[in-house]
Amino acid sequence: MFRKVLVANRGEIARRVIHTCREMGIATVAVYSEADREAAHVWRADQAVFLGDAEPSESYLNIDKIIAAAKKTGAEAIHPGYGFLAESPEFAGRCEEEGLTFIGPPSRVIRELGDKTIARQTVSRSGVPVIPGMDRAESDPVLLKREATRIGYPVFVKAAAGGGGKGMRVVARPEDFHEAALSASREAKSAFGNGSIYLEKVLARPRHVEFQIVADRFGNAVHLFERECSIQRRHQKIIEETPSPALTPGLRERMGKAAVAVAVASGYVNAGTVEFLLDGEGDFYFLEVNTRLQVEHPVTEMTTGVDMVRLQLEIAAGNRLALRQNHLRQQGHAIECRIYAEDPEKGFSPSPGKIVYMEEPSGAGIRNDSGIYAGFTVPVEYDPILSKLIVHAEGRESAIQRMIRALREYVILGVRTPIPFLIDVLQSAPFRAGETFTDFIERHFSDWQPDRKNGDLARFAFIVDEVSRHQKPPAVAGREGGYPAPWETLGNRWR
Ligand code: MV4
Repeated sequence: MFRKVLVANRGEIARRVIHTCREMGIATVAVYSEADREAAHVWRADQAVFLGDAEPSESYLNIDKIIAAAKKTGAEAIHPGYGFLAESPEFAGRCEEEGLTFIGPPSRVIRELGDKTIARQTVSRSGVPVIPGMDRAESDPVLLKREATRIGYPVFVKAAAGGGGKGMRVVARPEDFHEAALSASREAKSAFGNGSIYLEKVLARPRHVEFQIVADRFGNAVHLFERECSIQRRHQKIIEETPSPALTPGLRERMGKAAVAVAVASGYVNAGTVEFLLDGEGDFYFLEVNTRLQVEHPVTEMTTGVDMVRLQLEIAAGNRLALRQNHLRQQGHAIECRIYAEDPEKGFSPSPGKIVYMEEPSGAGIRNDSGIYAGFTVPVEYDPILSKLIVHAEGRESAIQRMIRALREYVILGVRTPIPFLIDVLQSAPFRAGETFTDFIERHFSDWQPDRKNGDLARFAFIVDEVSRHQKPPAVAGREGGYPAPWETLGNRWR
C-alpha cells in the first residue's frame, strides 16, 4: 500500500479522502490556494503545500504545480476527489508519465468515456440499451438534419465532449433545428474546446438512476447497487438516495448486470458510475459514465458498508478486488442532502461569506461530511458546497423522518443555505410518494418561498435562518424563557 498520498482537492471531499488514508496508516498531503489558507482540509492533513492564487488555473487545476507538490513531498499517489482534475485524461496521463499513481481509471479509459459518442459505441457493442440516436459526432448540418428526421422530433442535441448538462439543447420542430445545432456546437467549442455534436431521441419525464461500479486491474468488476439522483435543479443534484423508489428487484438486477457489462466493455479500472435514464415503462437506457468518485458516494457506503475510498486505494495499489457480487447487500435506506452556501430565496445564487456560528446534527444514523467550521470564510472562487448531510435508517419513511430531524438541528449562520427548502421538499407529498422524476423541482417547487409565519421549534432551521437575516432572535415558543441558544446570544455580531 502507498505510504503517502496527495489529495488534489479541497473542502469536504479532501477531508473525506484524508479520513480513510488515516485509517489505513497512509500519510496525507493537502494542497491549498490563497483563498484556502485557513481551510479545514489543510489542517487535517499531515502536510500541506501552497499552490498559488485562488483562481483554479493557478491552484487546483494547475497540473504542473500539483505534480511538483507530489514530488517534493514524496507522495506516491494522487487522489483527485471530484471536480477539478478528477476526469482530466491529461492529468491522469501526466501522473502515469511521472511515475505517480493516479487514483482513478487509466487515462485512456477517461478519454474514451469522456467522448460520449465513443462511449455510446462501446456500450452498444456490449448489448446494453443506449438511447436511440447517433453513434458518431457529425458537423455537416445537412447530414445532422437528416439524422434528426430519422430519429424523430423532439431530438436532443448533445456535445460529444459534454456531460452533466452543458452544451445540450432540446429541439421540438425541424425549423428550429439549424439554429439549435449551431448554438450547441458553439457552446461546446467554448466550454470543452470541441464543438462536435450528436443527436439522441428525447425521453419524456425520465428518472436518473446511476449504478456504482468498481473494477480491478485483473478484470474483476462488481456493482454496489444504485443511487436515485432525479431530484435536481439545473443539472445540480440536490437530494440523492438509495435504494431508488423506482426499482423492483428484477429491474435492479438487470440494470446492475448492464452496469457491470459497461465496466467490462470499457476496460474500466477503479470506482466509477454508470448513469441510466429510466422511462415510465420501466425501460432503461445508458446515458454516460462518470469516471470519478461521486459527490453522492456516501449513500452507497451507508447501505453497503463499503468504504469507497479504501476500495479506490486498494485497486490503485494493484490489489485484487476482494468483493464478490453475491456477497453484496443493500441494507436499509440512505439519503443525502447537499448543503451549499446559496440563497434559496434568491434563485439559489451563491452566498459566500464567513460562517459565524454552526451547530451540526448528531445521533444514530447521521453522517455529516463537512468542509467547514465556525469562523471559516467560504471563498467565492469555488463550488460553494459546504457539506453533505447523509442519513441511514431502516426504510425510506424513517430515513426521510431522520433527515428532516437532522436538517432542523443543523445551524449555519453567516451564509445562506437551502436547509429550509430541503425540509419542505422532504415533507412534500410527491417526494414521500417516491415521485422522483428529473422535473420534480420544476414541477413542484419552482416558486418556492419559506413559510415565514411558522415560527415554532419544529421549524428550527427556518428560525435560525430568519435570525441570520434580521439579526434579532425571535421568541422561541415552548422554551419557557430557558437558556438562550448560543446563536441567540450573538446579537448583531455575525454580519
Ligand atoms: C437526456 C434526457 C432525455 N432524453 N437525454 C441531462 C444531463 C445529462 N447528463 C443528460 N441529461 C438528460 N439527457 C435524452 N435523450 C434528459 C436529461 C435530463 C436530465 C438527466 C438526468 C438528470 C436530470 C436531468 C434533467 C433534465 C434533463
